[in-house]
Amino acid sequence: MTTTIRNGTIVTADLTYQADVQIENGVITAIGPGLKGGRELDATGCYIMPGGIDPHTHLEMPFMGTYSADDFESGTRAALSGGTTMVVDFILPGQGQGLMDAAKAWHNKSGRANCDYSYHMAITWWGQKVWEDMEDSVKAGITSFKHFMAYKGALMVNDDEMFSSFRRVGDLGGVALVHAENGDLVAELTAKLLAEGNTGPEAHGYSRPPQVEGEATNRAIMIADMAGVPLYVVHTSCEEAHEAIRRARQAGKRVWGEPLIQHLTLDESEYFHPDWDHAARRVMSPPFRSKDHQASLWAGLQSGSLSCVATDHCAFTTEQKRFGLGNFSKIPNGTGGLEDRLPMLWTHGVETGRLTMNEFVAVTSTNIAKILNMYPKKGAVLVGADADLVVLDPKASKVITAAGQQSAIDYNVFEGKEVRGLPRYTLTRGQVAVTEGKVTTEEGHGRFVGREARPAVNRALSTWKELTAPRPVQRTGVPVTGV
Ligand code: DUC
Ligand code: ZN
Ligand code: ZN
Ligand code: ZN
Repeated sequence: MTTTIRNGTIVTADLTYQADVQIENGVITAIGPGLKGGRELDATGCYIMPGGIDPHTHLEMPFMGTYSADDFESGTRAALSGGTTMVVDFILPGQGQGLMDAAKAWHNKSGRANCDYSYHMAITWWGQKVWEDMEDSVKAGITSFKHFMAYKGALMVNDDEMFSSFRRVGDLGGVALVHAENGDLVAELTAKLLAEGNTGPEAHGYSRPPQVEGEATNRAIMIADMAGVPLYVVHTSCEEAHEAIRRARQAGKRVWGEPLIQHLTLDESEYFHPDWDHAARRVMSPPFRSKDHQASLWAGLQSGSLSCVATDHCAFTTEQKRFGLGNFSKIPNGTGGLEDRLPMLWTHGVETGRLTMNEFVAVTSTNIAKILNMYPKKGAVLVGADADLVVLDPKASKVITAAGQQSAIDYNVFEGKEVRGLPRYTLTRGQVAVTEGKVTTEEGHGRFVGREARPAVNRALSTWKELTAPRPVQRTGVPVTGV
């Protein structure tokens, strides 16, 4: 089956040029002028880009006493509808559960995916079994490991556990990820706020101020440096965390930061809305911040100190959010955005002049494909790459509404926002899944994308210091452990 995309302008992370794209059996087989044949798609006036990759989703995830409402079917349908052709979801092992057991559970859920997907493995507890399973995880193509520094008493790992895990990830050639918030302080602040009668959703923001994120981000960076592992900081929401990442990168450390489209475009005033439901629907962690923090995140994307825009898509219905009526700490944390990430970033990033089109492609697709070692199979418009493409129409516009969305929830945090940059077509491995707003996805079409470890990359971390530092003296009978 041949498909040809004609008359468009190809936009990659590096280049903008006019050419047609030919696809056979799900892969790009030719790029050049005057291509013809098979099913022809007209891209006149449009940009042909690598489909979006959302590096951070939680589909059908057990969390805070419930399950996130979008599963792999509705979640990936929403993704494709908005031009995203791949998601990286988090496997969340239960306490005491083996990593590969949990991976099996995720494989069972993801069989329904409409587009390709990969996984990060969360380290939710620590022990010999986890240490052993990490190697099997890497062999199975799951080479990135997430650590929660918050959610005390549930998902949180302590510093000693994180240090052990980071060293293991480094030895295995993987990437460490952190949810960076100081969980001890969040627990303290939450208890204090509740004791003082602050039970509404606006207290959520006060329980997780920028300092708890900045502190944890700094700590994770230092621990990663000692462990010799590259570090990817998810949902960077504030200047305090961004500043730590900037400083680390300047010092030669391999550290990346990931702002969310929600933090870039929505602010803390949402929590003071008179309607409880409105505010609770926007409760996520880290919380929305002030406009100053937003400016910092945009500056980071522009300058390259922040690398990827994600959603942390973790959608809960209004009914689920109401578990927290009378106690903000029981509101399931999470917001949606999978379907809206590209048009929102196009409208608020490219149209405002903050990002070039090439930078848009880099932060929505190519950078994460490189970081997670799946480039150029993903994140590229090149002969031999998967034909995961979005044909983006810069003039097509819509007003975002819950009624018009694919997601299974009953509201949208971007409700009423007008956006441009909609897919004329979205292709997942050559299959046309979206045509001018009409979604014709195929349940089960998505495939797992395994990734290779990359041990050599880890050596880059702070080695310039190691090369000049005095080495510990090895004395007979005295073991030198060092880090
Ligand atoms: N934050 C959220 O808001 N939801 C899921 C997990 C997380 O870290
Ligand atoms: Zn998180
Ligand atoms: Zn998350
Ligand atoms: Zn198929």
